[in-house]
Amino acid sequence: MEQTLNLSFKDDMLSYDGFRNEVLHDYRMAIFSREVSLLGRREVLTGKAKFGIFGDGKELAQIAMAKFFKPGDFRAGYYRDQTFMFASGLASGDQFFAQMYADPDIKNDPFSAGRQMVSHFATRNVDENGNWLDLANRKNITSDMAPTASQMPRAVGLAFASKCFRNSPHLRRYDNLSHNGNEVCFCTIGDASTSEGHFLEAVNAAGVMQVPLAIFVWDDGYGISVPKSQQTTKGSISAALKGFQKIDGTNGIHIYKVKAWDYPGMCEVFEEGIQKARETHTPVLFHVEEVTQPQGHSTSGSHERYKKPERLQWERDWDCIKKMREWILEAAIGSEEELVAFEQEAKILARDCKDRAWESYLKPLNLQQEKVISLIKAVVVKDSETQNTLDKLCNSLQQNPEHFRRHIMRTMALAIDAAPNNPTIEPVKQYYQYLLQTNAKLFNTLLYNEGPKSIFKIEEVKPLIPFDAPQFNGYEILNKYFDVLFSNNPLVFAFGEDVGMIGDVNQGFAGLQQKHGENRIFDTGIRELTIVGQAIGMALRGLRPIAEIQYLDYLVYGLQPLTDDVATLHFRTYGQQSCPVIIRTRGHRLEGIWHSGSPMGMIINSLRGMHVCVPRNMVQAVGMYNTLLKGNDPAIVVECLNGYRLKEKMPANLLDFTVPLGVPEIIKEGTDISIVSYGSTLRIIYDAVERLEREGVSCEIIDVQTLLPFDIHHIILQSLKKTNRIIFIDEDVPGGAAAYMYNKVMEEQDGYKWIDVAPRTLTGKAHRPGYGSDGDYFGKPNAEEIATAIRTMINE
Ligand SMILES: Cc1ncc(C[n+]2csc(CCOP(=O)(O)OP(=O)(O)O)c2C)c(N)n1
Repeated sequence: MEQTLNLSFKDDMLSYDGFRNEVLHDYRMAIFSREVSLLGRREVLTGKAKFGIFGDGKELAQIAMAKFFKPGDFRAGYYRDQTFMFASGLASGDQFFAQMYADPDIKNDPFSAGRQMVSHFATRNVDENGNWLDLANRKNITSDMAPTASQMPRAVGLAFASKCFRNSPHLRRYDNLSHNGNEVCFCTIGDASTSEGHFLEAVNAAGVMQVPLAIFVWDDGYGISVPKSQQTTKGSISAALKGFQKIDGTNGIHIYKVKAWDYPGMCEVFEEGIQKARETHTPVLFHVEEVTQPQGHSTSGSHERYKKPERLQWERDWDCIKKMREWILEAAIGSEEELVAFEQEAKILARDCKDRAWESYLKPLNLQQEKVISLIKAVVVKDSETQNTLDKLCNSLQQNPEHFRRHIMRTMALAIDAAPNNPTIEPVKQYYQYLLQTNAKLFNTLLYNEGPKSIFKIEEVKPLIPFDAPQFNGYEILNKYFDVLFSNNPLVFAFGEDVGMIGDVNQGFAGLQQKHGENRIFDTGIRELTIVGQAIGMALRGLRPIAEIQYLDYLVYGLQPLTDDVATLHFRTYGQQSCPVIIRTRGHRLEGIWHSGSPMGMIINSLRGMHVCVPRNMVQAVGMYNTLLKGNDPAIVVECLNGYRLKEKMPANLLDFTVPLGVPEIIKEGTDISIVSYGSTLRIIYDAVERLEREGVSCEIIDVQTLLPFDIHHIILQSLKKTNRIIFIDEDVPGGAAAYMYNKVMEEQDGYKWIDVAPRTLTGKAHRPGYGSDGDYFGKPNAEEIATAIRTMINE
């Protein structure tokens, strides 16, 4: 029993002994998990861990749920599910405590390498090289998040992927990813979090699409302190959802109610519901009522502040473990002596897990600490004041009351400050540098793929554009591309509002649903949040979704899962999960407050962890799609609304050419000023530049092509060295993406060393543009403004 309960039972459930063994095993699991919760809280109160949130009160429900969680299934849950994880054999007590201590060693906290709070679980979906694992034969946990209900959009996608696999004969050969779509997504959520729009949108989407989603609502009556009467219509999520209930001849969801203390009842109902979901792809919701929370919400406060004494007494009386114990004794499944022995055993087991985890956490710290102390002690100083400072630093580190690496780093830094020029401090300086690098690997890596699936490892293939290549409208280039893409890559799917039947509002997919099938190119409801969630779930399961957000302005509706889930995923799982979604959208330069958007600053600031592509035309867009599809990183591609009807030459190698990300292109050479921009604005810039050139001003125009990554080879700096003048232009608000580009070139590339006149940004106004061509002209940078700004710079 090195890590957690590891009992072999289940050998014979049909016999009485088999049944008895299973019940007693489950009781032992429940009390072990409870002990972990109790000890966990103490670890916070004694200062060894910073925060704790536990699954006490939900033990039986989760043990029952785990019985039906099969290899191939997925869980999208939240921070209450430790017992489910223990019962599924996917987490141990040691690992649980390691995460509590924020142990950055992936071997100790295999869920997040200390990057996530306790109870935020995950299992790998890709190997070290980014290849998809045999997910169909493993139990899969998608990485948990703290924002309430944030698991819902992804849960829809995970379940939807089963539908893709079941309905797509061309995917049969991917038997490492699915067995005929038999996989169910187990989704857990607290009752109060069902108040979030995410929950309701997800239930509706699942009910419409008929996907194998099993939602378990842990109803303990509160969202921290706010009771469900203020959270949920009728104070009951199952009552509120009545209209979603599936009846003969309709779509919808099956709804069950169970009690959290009724172990046999839950086993029976969960089995029936999960089987339906698995076989018929009908979503199910289990409203698990009368859940208790013995230790309150988290270690941040005590529930005595908001629960009345009668409620607290009720929670003690109806504690699920107490009820199971009574039932075992009443039904003579086990004796009092047996149960007492189990209870003692659970205490010891949990304590051992905690102790081992703490020891493992401390091990590298102790070694570093000893080394630092010996290095500082070896410093030879002549004055007693410095000696005194160094001695004090050693003493303080000896105690390291915080048990953090930062104390070790700070001690060394202060020692170096005390004797900066002393030659004997050199080893301290060296070790400081060494630990800086070591810690950077632990704490600052893997925002993106760093292995073979990194987009930086993808070879550039230039487009082959024959001299006499025919010209097409931009949308026709995309349309031809998507056609060959869907003929060649069986894993690609495309969907969104109006993407299926009419082939998107700009005809990129026109005629392609008819050719490649409704399973691959399809319409969705107007629900950007779960469109993104659909893509996330599919991508986590090895598919390559291209999810469309109809206009860039509506990305805000789908931004939460992109910023919280997708963008953080690779980092928060220490590279163990990849989610290569492609969000396709179109924007910039239309008209009106909600059709003209170019909120690129918002996007680049919220989507670090994704790539942000801003192609100036559709050939460039195709090259970017090709690059992205070869890697494993997620991305957003913002196509230019005014580019669909521009004439472009069709490359002969549509499916093969790639546009490297992070590499700007100089689209017009010049010697007097560097003009840095992207997307639609480039066409306005051309207009201004034509006039300036007639006046004898030689302009160099640089298309950055991608905002994330940004100019990795410092091509813009090379231009600036030549022109010594630079202006950054875009349609975002002042201080948005143009300011970001400015900062990158001035600070990161040391561009300030090469300027003759003050560098500038020229952006849209702070307000969104009013409607109509004049709203656009006066709200966004126009050619006249650009020409004037450049003339001023030239004359300075
Ligand atoms: C979007 C968001 N809002 C607020 C919070 C703060 N918060 C954390 S848990 C919680 C209550 C959740 O209650 P419930 O869904 O019933 O789950 P429980 O914790 O009771 O299991 C709140 C408000 C959060 N994490 N995320």
